[in-house]
Amino acid sequence: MKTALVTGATSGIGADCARAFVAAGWKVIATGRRADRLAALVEELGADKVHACTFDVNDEAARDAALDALPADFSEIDCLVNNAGLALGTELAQESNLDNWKTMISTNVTALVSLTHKLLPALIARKGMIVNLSSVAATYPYTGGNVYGGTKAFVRQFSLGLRSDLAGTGVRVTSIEPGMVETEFTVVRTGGNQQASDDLYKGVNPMTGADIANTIVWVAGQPPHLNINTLELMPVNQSFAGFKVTRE
Ligand code: NDP
Ligand code: 8X3
Repeated sequence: MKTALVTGATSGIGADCARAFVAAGWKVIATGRRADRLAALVEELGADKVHACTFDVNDEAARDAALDALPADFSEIDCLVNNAGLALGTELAQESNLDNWKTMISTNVTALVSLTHKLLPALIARKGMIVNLSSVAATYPYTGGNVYGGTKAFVRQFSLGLRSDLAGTGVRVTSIEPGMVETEFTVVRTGGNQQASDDLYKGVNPMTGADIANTIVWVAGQPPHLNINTLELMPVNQSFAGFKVTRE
């Protein structure tokens, strides 16, 4: 039985990844800061299928303590799903909060890179795979997306760079690039404004965490000779905006 480590499994896409991997016959190491959510996931899916690791991805010492103490049944990781991440704020760059920018860069970029670096030797030894959560925001800039989009562009390009460096190792790497998925993402982005989140997704028929999770499990289930480099997904009701033109 293969094992996936899913960061950010307390909510949204990550929690649904845990469910979808287990349904597909995998074991899951589920991580996040909210221990109660992880405990509920273990209760739901079974302690033989899910092992909870509670840590902030920005706290390398806590992360290493948790991962270095994995029980034998969960100690061999075949798939790393770098999902933990967030957007904070929708303000214009010139009105943004610098601490929010630093938190997005630290969580979405630095912590992702650090965990990947830690697990690369083991993933190479097992010819495993890495699935990174980028976003359509990596490719299509939008007003107020400034640093969030920048972090996701990093994730996409880092994924492609990893592919290049890992050639010949058998390790597969995929950048998943979703558009609108209704999760806690917008509640977090707006500092807890559930109404803003409801308004954003109203009538859009957005993608669900399960849509993305099922796609990730499908990617992971491809034969070992096949690598999906990038995968962009949107709800049918989301597409492309035109260029913004200002007039003097
Ligand atoms: P949610 O807010 O529902 O889930 C985010 C997850 O990330 C939570 O489990 C949260 O866990 C975890 N997380 C955030 N910060 C930290 C941290 N410092 N340490 C540990 N875990 C952390 O959002 P989504 O499920 O939508 O987002 C998952 C990923 O998908 C993100 O990378 C996001 O950028 C990306 N994405 C989302 C899209 C969307 O429209 N929703 C579209 C494209 C990409 P906890 O708070 O318990 O620590
Ligand atoms: C977030 C995707 O389309 O909500 O990563 O900006 S979108």
